[in-house]
Amino acid sequence: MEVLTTTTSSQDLMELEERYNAHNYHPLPVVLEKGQGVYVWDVDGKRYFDFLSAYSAVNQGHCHPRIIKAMTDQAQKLTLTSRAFYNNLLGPYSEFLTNYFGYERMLPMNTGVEGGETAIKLARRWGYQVKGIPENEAKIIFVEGNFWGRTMSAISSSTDPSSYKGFGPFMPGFHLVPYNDLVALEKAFQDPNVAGFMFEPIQGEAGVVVPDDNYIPGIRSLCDQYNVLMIADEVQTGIARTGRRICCDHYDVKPDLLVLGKALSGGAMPVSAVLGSDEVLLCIKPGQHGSTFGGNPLACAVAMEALKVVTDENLSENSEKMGAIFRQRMEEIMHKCPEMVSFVRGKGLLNAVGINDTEDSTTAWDICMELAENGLLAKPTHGNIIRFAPPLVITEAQVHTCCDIIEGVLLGFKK
Ligand code: IF1
Repeated sequence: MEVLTTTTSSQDLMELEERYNAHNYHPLPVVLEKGQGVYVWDVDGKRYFDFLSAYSAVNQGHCHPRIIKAMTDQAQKLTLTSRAFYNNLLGPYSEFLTNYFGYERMLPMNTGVEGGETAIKLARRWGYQVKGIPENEAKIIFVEGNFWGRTMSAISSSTDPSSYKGFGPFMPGFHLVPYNDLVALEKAFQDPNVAGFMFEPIQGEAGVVVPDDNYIPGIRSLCDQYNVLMIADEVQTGIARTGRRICCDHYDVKPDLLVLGKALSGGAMPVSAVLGSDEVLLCIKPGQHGSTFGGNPLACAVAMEALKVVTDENLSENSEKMGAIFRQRMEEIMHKCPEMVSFVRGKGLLNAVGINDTEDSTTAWDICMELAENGLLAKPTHGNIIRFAPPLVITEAQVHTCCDIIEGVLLGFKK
């Protein structure tokens, strides 16, 4: 058996991954080995501003000392018991989390997509037990352009061929309506077998698509009118990312089911949860749902500290303030070179810049490569849209430094 020598060169490390790992990603050619706050460093010691934040999982900044301390302290005591037994942290965490977001009850899982799956199972179960939908007839409505993960259910609701093509057959009982369209949504709700409607308050992967101001409140009133569960997927938009505790708070709207993940742990480990009412959450009885790691004491300790950091460091307020400055600077760039920038959009520190080129052009990718050369990491979402989402701990001076980098690359870019 060949003994692998330790290698540090980025080229060797990329080749190792290429040789032994599935090819299910196309990463930027940057090999990272350290992260702290808004910064990450590659194996050659080059420092970057991280403007992806692991897709909004490290809102609190990389390796936040308080979160890492909570993790290492708990890791010395007890990491996992399984739910066959109680542990001393799940009760306190359940109380903390439900009070933090204003719900009666929660169900702990691990990844964001498990949170989505759990919400759909709860909605179907509620549909049969409470709404009175005939067995196996429950329908869930999704929106075009949605992204909530990679499981068979998640891709069964997808409109993106790169997510679903070649993985059929698909989950039945899922139906699609256009995003940001209340007329189409009300039409779909005419079917009495609709149990739930799952949506992102801002569509992340679709390119940071922000709906009209009346959309979220409109969903709430239609769900009330037609007795349909409003399921907000805030895995990416939640936990201060858009300048509020959750994105729905911008509209003073409370979803029936709230799906959280990613920054729930500050990026330290997979932690997700579904929050809701007793009426919905208690539709699942013992032995009818679960997971080996769901609600493990390590996750409980990490998540409580991760949320306390959000509050103690006023990350929602900072996200709102820094996001406004960022969009202002991007709009100035757009006015200077409309031939390069087609739009700027977002809320808080979840923003995107549209690159004025065809969707299949490599321009956005090439710009991200040049941004990396200049010490800023970002990645295109769909083709020609670049998402900019730094950790929420970013300072005003750092925002301006990063906008200077972005401006220099965009103004100097030759297509
Ligand atoms: C990948 C995208 C982002 C999510 C929302 C649920 C989940 C996600 C709104 C599932 C996960 C991740 C998945 C990751 C890249 C990233 C992503 F580009 F894929 F679409 F953020 F936009 N709801 N998003 O964004 O959470 O199970 O991954 O913990 O699959 O490449 P997960």
